[in-house]
Amino acid sequence: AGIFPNSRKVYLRGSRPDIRVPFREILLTRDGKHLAVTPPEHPDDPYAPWGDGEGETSLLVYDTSGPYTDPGADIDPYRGLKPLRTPWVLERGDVDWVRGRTGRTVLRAKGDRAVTQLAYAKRGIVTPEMEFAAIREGVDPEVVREEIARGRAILPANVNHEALEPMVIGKKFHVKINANIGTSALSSSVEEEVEKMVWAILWGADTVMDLSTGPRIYETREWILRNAPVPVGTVPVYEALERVGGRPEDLTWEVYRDTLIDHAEQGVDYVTIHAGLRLAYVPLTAERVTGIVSRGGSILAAWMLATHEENFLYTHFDEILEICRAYDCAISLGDGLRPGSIADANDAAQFAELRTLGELAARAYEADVQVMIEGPGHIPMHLIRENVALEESWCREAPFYTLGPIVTDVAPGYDHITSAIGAAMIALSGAAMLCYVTPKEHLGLPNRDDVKEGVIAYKIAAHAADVAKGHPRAKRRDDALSRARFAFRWEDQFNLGLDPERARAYYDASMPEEQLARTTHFCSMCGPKFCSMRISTDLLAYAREKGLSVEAAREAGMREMSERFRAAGGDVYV
Ligand code: IRN
Ligand code: FE2
Repeated sequence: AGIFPNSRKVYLRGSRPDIRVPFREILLTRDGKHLAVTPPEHPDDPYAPWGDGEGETSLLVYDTSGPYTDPGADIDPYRGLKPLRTPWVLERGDVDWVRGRTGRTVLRAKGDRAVTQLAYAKRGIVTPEMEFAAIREGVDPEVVREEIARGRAILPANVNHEALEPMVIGKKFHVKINANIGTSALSSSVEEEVEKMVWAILWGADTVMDLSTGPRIYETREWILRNAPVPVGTVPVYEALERVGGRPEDLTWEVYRDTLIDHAEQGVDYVTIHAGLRLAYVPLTAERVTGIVSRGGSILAAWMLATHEENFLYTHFDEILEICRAYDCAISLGDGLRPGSIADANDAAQFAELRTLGELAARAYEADVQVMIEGPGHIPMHLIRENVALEESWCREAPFYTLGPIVTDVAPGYDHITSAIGAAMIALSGAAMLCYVTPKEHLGLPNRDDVKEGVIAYKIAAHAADVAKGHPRAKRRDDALSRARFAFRWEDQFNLGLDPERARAYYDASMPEEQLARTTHFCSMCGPKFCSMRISTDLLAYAREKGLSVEAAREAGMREMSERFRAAGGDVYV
């Protein structure tokens, strides 16, 4: 894909040859030329602390795009990606190939063994998956193990997801973003959804959730899973509802259980389960401005109202745990009562559910099932911090995975922005993963362009939080870009950015034809005479030339400038 010019794929090797960890290397220029570069099989120690990058010829960045960006990649979506990870699963000797519920051959735990990354982490074992994720993060693998062991991070990795490139979600690591894709009864096809998944990870989505409803759900998910190098999440209750003809009152535990098993056997890495929405909390939503806005939450509330029984996901939670631990399918405890407007933010219903999510998270942790907590939604800025504080104290710091939050309701059509503001804030407070919101939120199913807008908006939020939280590798990229900007290395400035194509197009569009060489020391925003970057460059050069300190140069320069200015009749750059 030509969306990242002057970039190439490199792999850092771990402790064994089959741990090859992908990065994107952005090649920089000097005097318009590319300098010597490191060989593609990077020899560097993957854990060596990277410097501040000054004077370097290239920059390595985290890469979510999978084999799609390998040189000469030739991927047949009908065959799927290579099952590179399966040997790691098999060599642990605790899974068997079995005939699954739908007749396919799948991997499942032997007996009642817990084959989860959490179970290994608790036993002090660093798996190849943990090492892989650690190299991506630039931390010691022991840190990844430790964070997983204490339940503060998860590594979603279903034993049946053969082509997974492992990653870790937790507040000590890079803030992650999820992109939702999926068909609905009204639009989209299977092929389109695979394309959307690839598109989302090219731009930087760390996980994707397949939220398909309507026909061909199983098939759509199969294609996505076989072609996804990132963890895939689902919300099984959507499909369970399809299986009972779309009537919530006809849902049963058995239908749900079978659906969950099908997802786990297929290789789904994490499932949203709205088990914290208890019967007693439904009346708490009666006075809300926007009631229940979670899709899954509203399905379960409808079932509870029809049957007057407790949520079957709550009453059968132990069986859910048993299923999930046999495949290492992580649980994302759904926030069925998240506010759908800032008017409903932080209300009794939302926090009653959050308390129950804490109780369920503790049970999952005890059962060796990896768990994270879903969060809001729509929250004004001054109420964001409280959400993280309560989640951390009630849910033992299980990773917080939030949807935005949207901080104001006045901008339909721009909710990628209203929510990226909240996402950045909540990530800085400690949220570990941000579920993107596209410009189509509340209005329609996102298309390709909307997916890109959503992913970029969330990359900005996540990266800004990484910088503010002090992630050393995060700031490096900002500094490299700033140096390129100050030195008028336009190509480097474009290429170091999240969206080189747009940056280049904007620059080119506003530059006079003859300046298109991109060597100018100004852009059309201020023009040649008022460019502050150029003026400061001149100032620094002046100082060097005269052997002055910058302060003194400024003084001297000012005097000289004003003389030149007067002499030139007002034009500094004649
Ligand atoms: C994330 C945090 N809170 C909700 N989400 C995501 O919203 C959830 O993971 C899923 O992708 C999407 C829709 O969930 P509901 O509406 O079924 O709760
Ligand atoms: Fe909303």
